[in-house]
Amino acid sequence: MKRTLGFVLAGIFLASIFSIIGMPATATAGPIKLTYANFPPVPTFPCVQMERWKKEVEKRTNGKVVIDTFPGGTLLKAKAIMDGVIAGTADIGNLCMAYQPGRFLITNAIALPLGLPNSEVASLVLWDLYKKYKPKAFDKVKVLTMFTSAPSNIMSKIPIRNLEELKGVPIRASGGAAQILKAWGANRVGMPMPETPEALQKGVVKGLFSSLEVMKDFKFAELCKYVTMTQTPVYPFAVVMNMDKWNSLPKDVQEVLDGLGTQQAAWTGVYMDKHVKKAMAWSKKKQGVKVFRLLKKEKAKWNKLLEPITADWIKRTKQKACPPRRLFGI
Ligand code: DTR
Repeated sequence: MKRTLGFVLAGIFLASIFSIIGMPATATAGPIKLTYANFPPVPTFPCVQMERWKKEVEKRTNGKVVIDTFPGGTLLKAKAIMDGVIAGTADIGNLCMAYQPGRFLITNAIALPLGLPNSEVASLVLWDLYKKYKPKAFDKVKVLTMFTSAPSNIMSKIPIRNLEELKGVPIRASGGAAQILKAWGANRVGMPMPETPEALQKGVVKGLFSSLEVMKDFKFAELCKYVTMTQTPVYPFAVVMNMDKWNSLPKDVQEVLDGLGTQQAAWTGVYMDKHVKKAMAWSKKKQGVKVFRLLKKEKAKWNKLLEPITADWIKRTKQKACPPRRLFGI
């Protein structure tokens, strides 16, 4: 009897020791802190979507996860985001895939002249494309979401109403958009978006080729008084996470992040499309920006010049044993 009581007491003693030892670990561990690197300045859409994602994650995990955001290239610059996340310099990063066209061959297909109507549709198509083909380029990271800009148009300091007026004009663009500009005969100048304001001010470029919300977010409407509507292509973005960090997260947190992937793509697309409209209303009303729509005959000429681009992408992708036929349903 005495021995049994001894065992019970010893058991209770050990149990309380374990719970005391166990307790401080959970009590002092606090929330899981994650860093999130982004390259453009705060008011731009990649950062707006980042802040929305942060808020959602913190809410849905009841504060179990806290995200520290680093906009404006303060933690990693535009072209260093992917490798910085792989190396663990940041836990999470948002990158524009168009800035490294060769590296993201499959997902950059979304930047071909496909006539995608808006950012909402393009973002969801891009996200599906990723989920379906899981390209090797992302093997070393966990992909949290993808989205695109709205379709691109030419913003310029000089009026551009036809191909002759575009010929040889230095215009800034990256990736698929740069290829399109080249096909139209412009002098495309490649650089990430954050370098564009200075290039415009110094006159290195006479315009840029991007979605139109930047007219307001970067105040480009103060310099570029003309817009030529081309409505193609979109620029693709990816939000990626360090693989070890992802693997270290509790299951319930992983589920919250996974559950946000499609919603975040759609939210960003909708925000982007609405924001473009607001930015253009402001540009026309407050900055006197003039918008050119190409005449039907002229537009047909511009479109014709783009035909080889998709054909060339299919050829290059085939050489790398990728599935271009299934991608385009041909
Ligand atoms: N059009 C792409 C991507 C892009 C569109 N809006 C922004 C704002 C901030 C950074 C990038 C982008 C580009 O021109 O880079």
